Amino acid sequence: MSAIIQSIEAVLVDIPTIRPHKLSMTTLGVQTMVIVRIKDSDGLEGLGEATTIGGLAYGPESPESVKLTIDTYFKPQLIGQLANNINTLRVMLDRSSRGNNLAKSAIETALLDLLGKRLNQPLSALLGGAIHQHIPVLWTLASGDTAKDIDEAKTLITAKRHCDFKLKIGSRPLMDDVRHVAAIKAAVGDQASVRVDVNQAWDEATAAKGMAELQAAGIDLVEQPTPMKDFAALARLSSKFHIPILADEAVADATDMYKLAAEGFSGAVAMKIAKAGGPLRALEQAAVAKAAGIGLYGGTLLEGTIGTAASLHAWSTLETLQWGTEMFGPLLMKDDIVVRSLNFHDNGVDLPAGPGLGVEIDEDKLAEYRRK
Ligand code: MUC
Ligand code: MG
Repeated sequence: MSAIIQSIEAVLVDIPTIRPHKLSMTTLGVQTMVIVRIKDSDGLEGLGEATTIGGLAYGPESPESVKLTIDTYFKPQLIGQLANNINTLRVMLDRSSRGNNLAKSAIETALLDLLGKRLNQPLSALLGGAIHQHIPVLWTLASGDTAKDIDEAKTLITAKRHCDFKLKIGSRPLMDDVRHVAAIKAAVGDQASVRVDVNQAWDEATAAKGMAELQAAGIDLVEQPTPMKDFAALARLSSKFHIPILADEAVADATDMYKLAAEGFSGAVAMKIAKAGGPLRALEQAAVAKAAGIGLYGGTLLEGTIGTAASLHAWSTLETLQWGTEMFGPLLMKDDIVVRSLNFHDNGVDLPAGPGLGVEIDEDKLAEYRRK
């Protein structure tokens, strides 16, 4: 049990998406993952991933800054330390570096994967054990074209790949977005739950009008309608409408969750291991949300298989995910860098089996897509 950390590598991997993915702040055509490989003195390897959306368009860490943080600041501290002291190592990183939760999430994931492999146990077992082996997954319709989105939704419903959809809105005038959303909801009817993600694009007055329109159109959930730092607006909107709000960018970790709940917010929260700084930190946030009566939703930053598997292990330990998950990231990419892809079926995905994450790198694919 006393293996030490011998090497840490952070690799940038660029994979094209299957179609443009249009959000209010950027359109994604290529997804960049930072893949972290930590090797110990017994030759075991742990895998982690840090991924964001659109370089610096979505959040304050870019793939390049995550790699720099790991190479320049984390690696010198971690090399030579006991690999299984995950909590101790985490305290050390938190004391020496502010923020940088994406980079910390990749490291925490890789250390958990390594420990799982050492103990021959799945990562979920290290988190107290999986309650669920099959986890619901929605799909985001974000081609930017109403007819294409309707075709995509119908194909996926028929294939039973997804029965819930999230639409990315906020970049167009409000009533254009409302017409787009209402047309999709009318086309899929009661077969599907339709939600929207505004990614902070509205001010409070626009959000109030938008939520009234979306409520009337039969939309089930409105994600992050207003700017992330305006907790008071989220709380006010959540008490004005029956249609619930999903807090995303506003809430990174347990402290944010506590503050938003204390402000009077009711609704749901999108947990993301990357925002929280790792699977352990994301579950701390889940405990605060649960205590405050806020619904849980497994969120993504459109990670590939490694980050998605890490998230699934965490979400599998939660009794109830009121709003399911959006762990579809690998399906948005044209290719993968792992030997066995995740198994998406029956409107969800199987929790990967095997020690640690249950994921193995395909070295040829990694060589093909790693940034030169
Ligand atoms: C976000 O803000 O929720 C998650 C799914 C998706 O399509 O975009 C992301 C980011
Ligand atoms: Mg969101």
